[in-house]
Amino acid sequence: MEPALASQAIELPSWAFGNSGTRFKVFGTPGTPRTVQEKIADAATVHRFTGLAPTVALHIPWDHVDDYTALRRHAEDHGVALGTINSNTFQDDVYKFGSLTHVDPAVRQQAVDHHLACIDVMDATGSRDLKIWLADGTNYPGQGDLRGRQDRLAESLATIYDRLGPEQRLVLEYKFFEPAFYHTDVPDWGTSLVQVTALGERAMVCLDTGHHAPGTNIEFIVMQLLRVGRLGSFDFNSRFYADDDLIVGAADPFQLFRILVEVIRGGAMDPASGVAFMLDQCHNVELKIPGQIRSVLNVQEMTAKALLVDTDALAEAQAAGDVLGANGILMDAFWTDVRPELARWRESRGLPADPMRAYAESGYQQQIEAERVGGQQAGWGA
Ligand code: PSV
Ligand code: MN
Ligand code: MN
Repeated sequence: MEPALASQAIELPSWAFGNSGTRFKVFGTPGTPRTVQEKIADAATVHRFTGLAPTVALHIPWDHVDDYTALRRHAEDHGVALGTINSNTFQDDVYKFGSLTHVDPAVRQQAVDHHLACIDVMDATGSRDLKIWLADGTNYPGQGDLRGRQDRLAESLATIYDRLGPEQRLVLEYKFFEPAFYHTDVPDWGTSLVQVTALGERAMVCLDTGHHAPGTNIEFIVMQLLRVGRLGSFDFNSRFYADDDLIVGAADPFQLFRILVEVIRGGAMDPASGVAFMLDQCHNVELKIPGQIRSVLNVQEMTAKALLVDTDALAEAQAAGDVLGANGILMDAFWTDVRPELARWRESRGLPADPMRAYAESGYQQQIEAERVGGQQAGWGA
């Protein structure tokens, strides 16, 4: 197998292990973690069975603890590290009309202070990235001054950025709608790019694959952000309709393949590129640990296929204007079944050939179902 696969690392979101649902119902899953420590133990289990998930992202305050240095040690004891810190300015009444964009300076200050507290957390956890997703927006034309909100956002972000340490980064996530339905203050990669470019070199864009209008060519955005050196991270998931947060590669494996082709083309498989590959998913009706195992395996499988593209032959076909030849070269890679070889490769590295099966047979699920009673919600409504 390609050596590039050996260094592949996919960050798991702590909230994937909590109970989650829609606005209609949150179903409880037996064995759900009751504490952030148990979420980390479950994430470490995914890593143990796949070798693919060495870090866990935290969400503050959902994962609040008094001692983050102790939490860091807890993660390390389980064989993983703490990763991206996600801020949260979307659940408090005070943010009803916005957070970093709010017209009232006191509310803006509260939102900025939350981010500064998140950076304190990062100092203790050793995290590199502060990820900001804002629910800020309006529901009706005229409700807010679009330009004023954008100006205030720039000012708030600059204050947060200034507090970052020299090794830390700010990643700004965009999303085209929801919870606001008329306008969103960071709706697209262009807005995110404009905002982060104004901040400095350690500010980047986060691309969540579920945050685009249907039909958007996401791999084009990946290419462009890599081209200008501003792709900070991915939030991987898949969607049929809106921000579904389903298992990555489940809805459209071919799209995931095309994205990974551009990741490779843009040099982002190299860990030195600094691009973080994260999952941002919820498992509403399926078991959470196997859901995460399946997710990282899907990314690995599509990466292995994307690495099979014969790039020399492709460049030749493209230069010759051989439309069908070029398309055929890409599709040959996509249709190649890499699963048997990946299974052998895993075994050669001391990992189970079939991590889904190995987990099912391990007894871990039965053990947590017996031990844990009264598991947590992922955050929403908690
Ligand atoms: C809300 O849309 C969201 O799913 C964003 O994608 C964030 O990354 C995530 O929540 C966690 O805050
Ligand atoms: Mn996201
Ligand atoms: Mn989302």
